[in-house]
Amino acid sequence: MSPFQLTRTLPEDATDAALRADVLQGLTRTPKTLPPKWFYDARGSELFDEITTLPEYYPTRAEREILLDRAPEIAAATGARTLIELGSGSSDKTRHLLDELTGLVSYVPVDVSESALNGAAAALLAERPGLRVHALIADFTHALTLPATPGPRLVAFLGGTIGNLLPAERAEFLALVRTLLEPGDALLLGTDLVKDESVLVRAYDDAAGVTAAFNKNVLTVINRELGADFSPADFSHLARWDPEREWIEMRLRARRALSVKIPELDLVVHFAAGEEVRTEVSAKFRQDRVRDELRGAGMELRYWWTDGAERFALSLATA
Ligand code: AVJ
Repeated sequence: MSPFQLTRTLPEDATDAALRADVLQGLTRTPKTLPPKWFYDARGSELFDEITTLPEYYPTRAEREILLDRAPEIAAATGARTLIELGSGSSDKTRHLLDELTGLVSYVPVDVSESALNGAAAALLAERPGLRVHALIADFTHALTLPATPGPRLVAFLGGTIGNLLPAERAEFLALVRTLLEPGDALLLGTDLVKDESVLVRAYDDAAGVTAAFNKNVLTVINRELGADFSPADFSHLARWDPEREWIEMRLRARRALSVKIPELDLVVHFAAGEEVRTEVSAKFRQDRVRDELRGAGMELRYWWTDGAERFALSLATA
Protein backbone atom coordinates (compact mmCIF):
# COMPACT_ATOMS: atom_id res chain seq x y z
CA MET A 1 0.00 0.00 0.00
CA SER A 2 1.22 3.49 -0.80
CA PRO A 3 2.24 5.45 2.30
CA PHE A 4 0.09 8.34 1.12
CA GLN A 5 -3.65 8.31 0.62
CA LEU A 6 -5.93 11.26 0.02
CA THR A 7 -9.64 11.04 0.74
CA ARG A 8 -12.10 13.72 -0.28
CA THR A 9 -15.18 13.97 1.91
CA LEU A 10 -16.19 17.29 0.42
CA PRO A 11 -17.75 17.49 -3.04
CA GLU A 12 -15.57 19.51 -5.49
CA ASP A 13 -18.17 22.31 -5.56
CA ALA A 14 -18.88 22.35 -1.81
CA THR A 15 -16.57 25.31 -1.24
CA ASP A 16 -18.34 27.28 -3.90
CA ALA A 17 -21.80 26.62 -2.54
CA ALA A 18 -20.69 27.41 1.02
CA LEU A 19 -19.06 30.70 -0.04
CA ARG A 20 -22.20 31.79 -1.89
CA ALA A 21 -24.41 30.95 1.08
CA ASP A 22 -22.08 32.70 3.57
CA VAL A 23 -21.74 35.88 1.48
CA LEU A 24 -25.47 36.08 0.76
CA GLN A 25 -26.38 35.56 4.41
CA GLY A 26 -23.63 37.71 5.85
CA LEU A 27 -24.00 40.76 3.62
CA THR A 28 -27.82 40.92 3.74
CA ARG A 29 -28.02 40.95 7.56
CA THR A 30 -27.49 43.78 10.03
CA PRO A 31 -24.80 44.09 11.20
CA LYS A 32 -22.98 42.62 8.19
CA THR A 33 -20.57 39.72 8.78
CA LEU A 34 -18.29 37.45 6.74
CA PRO A 35 -16.82 34.22 8.15
CA PRO A 36 -13.01 34.17 8.53
CA LYS A 37 -12.54 30.91 6.66
CA TRP A 38 -12.72 32.79 3.34
CA PHE A 39 -9.46 34.65 4.01
CA TYR A 40 -7.43 31.62 3.04
CA ASP A 41 -7.01 31.43 -0.72
CA ALA A 42 -3.39 31.10 -1.94
CA ARG A 43 -2.72 34.82 -1.37
CA GLY A 44 -4.49 34.85 2.00
CA SER A 45 -2.52 31.82 3.19
CA GLU A 46 0.67 33.58 2.13
CA LEU A 47 -0.36 36.72 4.05
CA PHE A 48 -1.18 34.63 7.11
CA ASP A 49 2.26 33.01 6.96
CA GLU A 50 3.72 36.52 6.85
CA ILE A 51 1.60 37.53 9.87
CA THR A 52 3.14 34.69 11.89
CA THR A 53 6.57 36.30 11.43
CA LEU A 54 5.52 39.83 12.53
CA PRO A 55 6.96 41.19 15.77
CA GLU A 56 3.43 41.98 17.03
CA TYR A 57 1.91 38.57 16.28
CA TYR A 58 3.13 36.44 19.20
CA PRO A 59 0.72 33.39 19.14
CA THR A 60 2.64 31.29 16.62
CA ARG A 61 5.97 31.77 18.37
CA ALA A 62 4.43 31.22 21.81
CA GLU A 63 2.79 27.97 20.71
CA ARG A 64 6.01 26.79 19.06
CA GLU A 65 7.86 27.45 22.33
CA ILE A 66 5.38 25.26 24.22
CA LEU A 67 5.49 22.49 21.62
CA LEU A 68 9.29 22.46 21.69
CA ASP A 69 9.32 22.32 25.51
CA ARG A 70 6.52 19.84 25.98
CA ALA A 71 6.57 17.49 23.02
CA PRO A 72 8.37 14.77 25.05
CA GLU A 73 5.73 15.03 27.80
CA ILE A 74 2.94 14.95 25.23
CA ALA A 75 4.47 11.85 23.66
CA ALA A 76 4.83 10.14 27.05
CA ALA A 77 1.35 11.09 28.26
CA THR A 78 -0.43 9.94 25.10
CA GLY A 79 1.69 7.14 23.63
CA ALA A 80 0.02 8.18 20.39
CA ARG A 81 0.27 5.81 17.41
CA THR A 82 -2.02 8.01 15.28
CA LEU A 83 -1.95 11.79 15.13
CA ILE A 84 -5.06 13.43 13.67
CA GLU A 85 -4.51 17.12 12.99
CA LEU A 86 -7.55 19.30 12.34
CA GLY A 87 -6.83 22.33 10.15
CA SER A 88 -3.34 21.04 9.47
CA GLY A 89 -2.44 23.59 6.76
CA SER A 90 1.27 23.23 6.01
CA SER A 91 1.77 20.99 9.10
CA ASP A 92 4.70 23.25 10.09
CA LYS A 93 3.66 23.67 13.69
CA THR A 94 3.24 19.91 14.09
CA ARG A 95 6.82 19.13 13.12
CA HIS A 96 8.18 19.31 16.70
CA LEU A 97 5.42 17.03 17.88
CA LEU A 98 5.97 14.54 15.07
CA ASP A 99 9.67 14.44 15.91
CA GLU A 100 8.93 13.34 19.48
CA LEU A 101 6.05 10.95 18.80
CA THR A 102 8.39 8.07 18.09
CA GLY A 103 5.67 5.41 18.27
CA LEU A 104 3.64 7.11 15.58
CA VAL A 105 2.55 4.98 12.62
CA SER A 106 -0.19 7.13 11.07
CA TYR A 107 -0.61 10.84 10.51
CA VAL A 108 -4.04 12.08 9.46
CA PRO A 109 -3.96 15.74 8.41
CA VAL A 110 -7.44 17.18 7.88
CA ASP A 111 -7.88 20.39 5.91
CA VAL A 112 -10.20 21.98 3.35
CA SER A 113 -7.20 22.84 1.16
CA GLU A 114 -6.04 20.01 -1.09
CA SER A 115 -2.87 21.86 -2.11
CA ALA A 116 -1.84 22.36 1.52
CA LEU A 117 -2.42 18.64 2.22
CA ASN A 118 -0.36 17.49 -0.76
CA GLY A 119 2.54 19.81 0.06
CA ALA A 120 2.59 18.87 3.73
CA ALA A 121 2.43 15.15 2.99
CA ALA A 122 5.28 15.26 0.48
CA ALA A 123 7.55 17.05 2.96
CA LEU A 124 6.69 14.69 5.81
CA LEU A 125 7.07 11.48 3.86
CA ALA A 126 10.54 12.53 2.83
CA GLU A 127 11.49 13.03 6.48
CA ARG A 128 9.70 10.09 8.01
CA PRO A 129 9.87 7.07 5.75
CA GLY A 130 7.55 4.41 7.11
CA LEU A 131 4.95 6.88 8.37
CA ARG A 132 1.54 6.40 6.78
CA VAL A 133 -0.12 9.65 5.82
CA HIS A 134 -3.85 9.54 5.27
CA ALA A 135 -4.86 13.06 4.31
CA LEU A 136 -8.52 14.05 4.52
CA ILE A 137 -10.04 16.89 2.57
CA ALA A 138 -12.83 17.77 4.94
CA ASP A 139 -14.53 20.60 6.80
CA PHE A 140 -13.92 19.55 10.38
CA THR A 141 -16.71 21.78 11.69
CA HIS A 142 -19.04 19.18 10.19
CA ALA A 143 -19.14 15.41 10.72
CA LEU A 144 -15.85 13.58 10.18
CA THR A 145 -15.31 9.98 9.16
CA LEU A 146 -11.79 9.00 10.11
CA PRO A 147 -9.76 6.22 8.52
CA ALA A 148 -9.23 3.09 10.60
CA THR A 149 -5.80 3.72 12.15
CA PRO A 150 -4.20 2.23 15.27
CA GLY A 151 -4.77 3.79 18.71
CA PRO A 152 -4.06 5.49 20.94
CA ARG A 153 -5.04 8.47 18.82
CA LEU A 154 -4.12 12.07 19.51
CA VAL A 155 -6.40 14.71 17.95
CA ALA A 156 -4.62 18.08 17.64
CA PHE A 157 -6.25 21.44 16.97
CA LEU A 158 -3.49 24.02 17.15
CA GLY A 159 -2.82 27.68 16.42
CA GLY A 160 -5.69 29.06 18.49
CA THR A 161 -8.05 28.56 15.58
CA ILE A 162 -10.78 27.40 17.98
CA GLY A 163 -11.05 31.11 18.85
CA ASN A 164 -12.51 31.77 15.41
CA LEU A 165 -15.64 29.84 16.39
CA LEU A 166 -18.48 31.58 18.22
CA PRO A 167 -19.40 30.06 21.62
CA ALA A 168 -22.27 27.93 20.25
CA GLU A 169 -20.12 26.74 17.34
CA ARG A 170 -17.33 25.92 19.80
CA ALA A 171 -19.63 23.75 21.89
CA GLU A 172 -20.77 21.94 18.76
CA PHE A 173 -17.18 21.49 17.56
CA LEU A 174 -15.94 20.12 20.91
CA ALA A 175 -18.89 17.71 21.02
CA LEU A 176 -17.86 16.47 17.57
CA VAL A 177 -14.25 16.02 18.72
CA ARG A 178 -15.52 14.05 21.70
CA THR A 179 -17.21 11.57 19.33
CA LEU A 180 -13.81 10.92 17.71
CA LEU A 181 -12.19 9.86 21.00
CA GLU A 182 -12.11 6.29 22.24
CA PRO A 183 -10.83 5.33 25.69
CA GLY A 184 -7.09 6.12 25.80
CA ASP A 185 -7.29 8.80 23.09
CA ALA A 186 -6.60 12.49 23.76
CA LEU A 187 -7.15 16.02 22.46
CA LEU A 188 -4.35 18.60 22.21
CA LEU A 189 -5.84 22.08 21.96
CA GLY A 190 -4.09 25.41 21.36
CA THR A 191 -5.71 28.55 22.79
CA ASP A 192 -4.55 32.14 22.88
CA LEU A 193 -4.94 33.71 26.34
CA VAL A 194 -6.57 36.89 27.65
CA LYS A 195 -3.95 39.59 28.14
CA ASP A 196 -3.35 43.31 28.01
CA GLU A 197 -5.66 44.96 25.47
CA SER A 198 -2.88 46.92 23.75
CA VAL A 199 -0.86 43.75 23.13
CA LEU A 200 -3.90 42.02 21.65
CA VAL A 201 -4.92 44.91 19.44
CA ARG A 202 -1.39 45.33 18.08
CA ALA A 203 -1.29 41.62 17.20
CA TYR A 204 -4.31 42.19 14.96
CA ASP A 205 -3.37 45.65 13.67
CA ASP A 206 0.34 45.50 12.91
CA ALA A 207 2.46 48.48 11.95
CA ALA A 208 3.44 47.02 8.55
CA GLY A 209 -0.22 46.61 7.54
CA VAL A 210 0.02 42.89 6.76
CA THR A 211 -3.08 42.06 8.82
CA ALA A 212 -4.95 44.88 7.06
CA ALA A 213 -4.08 43.31 3.69
CA PHE A 214 -5.07 39.87 5.02
CA ASN A 215 -8.43 41.24 6.18
CA LYS A 216 -9.12 42.98 2.86
CA ASN A 217 -8.16 39.84 0.95
CA VAL A 218 -11.62 38.44 1.67
CA LEU A 219 -12.99 41.13 -0.66
CA THR A 220 -10.62 40.01 -3.42
CA VAL A 221 -11.78 36.42 -2.91
CA ILE A 222 -15.42 37.50 -3.31
CA ASN A 223 -14.52 39.54 -6.40
CA ARG A 224 -12.83 36.57 -8.04
CA GLU A 225 -15.25 33.83 -7.03
CA LEU A 226 -18.55 35.69 -7.29
CA GLY A 227 -17.73 38.40 -9.84
CA ALA A 228 -18.15 41.21 -7.28
CA ASP A 229 -16.69 44.70 -7.74
CA PHE A 230 -15.34 45.53 -4.27
CA SER A 231 -12.54 48.10 -4.22
CA PRO A 232 -10.48 47.07 -1.19
CA ALA A 233 -9.25 50.69 -0.91
CA ASP A 234 -12.83 51.74 -0.05
CA PHE A 235 -12.50 49.93 3.27
CA SER A 236 -10.30 50.41 6.28
CA HIS A 237 -9.07 47.68 8.60
CA LEU A 238 -10.10 47.70 12.28
CA ALA A 239 -9.18 45.49 15.23
CA ARG A 240 -11.29 45.88 18.41
CA TRP A 241 -11.14 44.16 21.80
CA ASP A 242 -14.51 43.19 23.30
CA PRO A 243 -13.87 43.03 27.07
CA GLU A 244 -17.18 41.31 27.90
CA ARG A 245 -16.87 38.50 25.44
CA GLU A 246 -13.08 38.49 25.65
CA TRP A 247 -12.50 38.36 21.93
CA ILE A 248 -10.80 40.40 19.23
CA GLU A 249 -12.99 41.41 16.31
CA MET A 250 -11.57 42.30 12.94
CA ARG A 251 -13.79 44.52 10.87
CA LEU A 252 -13.79 46.30 7.53
CA ARG A 253 -15.23 49.81 7.62
CA ALA A 254 -16.62 51.52 4.52
CA ARG A 255 -14.78 54.84 4.06
CA ARG A 256 -17.79 56.32 2.23
CA ALA A 257 -21.33 55.32 1.22
CA LEU A 258 -21.06 52.81 -1.62
CA SER A 259 -22.78 49.96 -3.45
CA VAL A 260 -21.20 46.70 -4.55
CA LYS A 261 -22.53 44.41 -7.27
CA ILE A 262 -22.28 40.67 -6.73
CA PRO A 263 -23.48 39.26 -10.08
CA GLU A 264 -23.19 35.58 -9.14
CA LEU A 265 -25.67 36.19 -6.33
CA ASP A 266 -27.85 38.63 -8.27
CA LEU A 267 -27.24 41.02 -5.44
CA VAL A 268 -26.37 44.67 -4.88
CA VAL A 269 -25.12 45.44 -1.39
CA HIS A 270 -25.27 48.97 0.03
CA PHE A 271 -22.82 50.25 2.63
CA ALA A 272 -23.45 53.43 4.62
CA ALA A 273 -20.42 55.67 5.20
CA GLY A 274 -18.65 54.23 8.26
CA GLU A 275 -20.60 50.95 8.17
CA GLU A 276 -18.60 48.00 9.48
CA VAL A 277 -18.49 44.35 8.42
CA ARG A 278 -17.27 41.90 11.06
CA THR A 279 -14.84 39.54 9.33
CA GLU A 280 -13.35 37.62 12.26
CA VAL A 281 -13.78 36.84 15.92
CA SER A 282 -10.64 35.60 17.66
CA ALA A 283 -11.56 34.57 21.19
CA LYS A 284 -8.98 34.64 23.98
CA PHE A 285 -9.22 32.20 26.87
CA ARG A 286 -8.56 31.64 30.55
CA GLN A 287 -7.93 28.20 32.00
CA ASP A 288 -11.36 28.06 33.69
CA ARG A 289 -13.20 28.64 30.44
CA VAL A 290 -11.18 25.99 28.61
CA ARG A 291 -11.80 23.48 31.42
CA ASP A 292 -15.53 24.27 31.55
CA GLU A 293 -16.02 24.06 27.80
CA LEU A 294 -14.11 20.76 27.61
CA ARG A 295 -16.17 19.39 30.48
CA GLY A 296 -19.37 20.58 28.79
CA ALA A 297 -18.41 18.37 25.84
CA GLY A 298 -17.58 15.36 28.02
CA MET A 299 -13.81 15.79 28.25
CA GLU A 300 -11.45 16.38 31.17
CA LEU A 301 -8.51 18.80 31.15
CA ARG A 302 -5.40 16.79 32.18
CA TYR A 303 -2.48 19.11 31.40
CA TRP A 304 -2.26 22.88 30.91
CA TRP A 305 1.01 24.17 29.50
CA THR A 306 1.86 27.81 28.73
CA ASP A 307 4.85 29.61 27.25
CA GLY A 308 7.15 31.41 29.66
CA ALA A 309 5.31 34.71 29.24
CA GLU A 310 1.88 33.02 29.68
CA ARG A 311 0.53 34.33 26.42
CA PHE A 312 -0.70 31.05 24.95
CA ALA A 313 -1.75 27.64 26.27
CA LEU A 314 -1.76 24.05 25.11
CA SER A 315 -4.29 21.82 26.82
CA LEU A 316 -4.28 18.06 26.85
CA ALA A 317 -7.69 16.54 27.50
CA THR A 318 -9.10 13.04 27.59
CA ALA A 319 -12.60 11.62 27.31
C1 AVJ B 1 -5.19 31.38 12.39
C2 AVJ B 1 -7.26 31.80 13.42
C3 AVJ B 1 -5.35 31.52 14.77
O1 AVJ B 1 -7.18 34.31 14.99
O2 AVJ B 1 -5.11 34.80 15.41
C4 AVJ B 1 -4.32 36.26 12.36
C5 AVJ B 1 -5.96 34.27 12.24
N1 AVJ B 1 -6.37 36.73 12.05
N2 AVJ B 1 -4.44 37.61 12.28
C6 AVJ B 1 -5.97 34.28 14.71
C7 AVJ B 1 -5.55 35.72 12.22
C8 AVJ B 1 -5.69 37.87 12.07
C9 AVJ B 1 -5.50 33.55 13.46
N3 AVJ B 1 -5.84 32.09 13.49
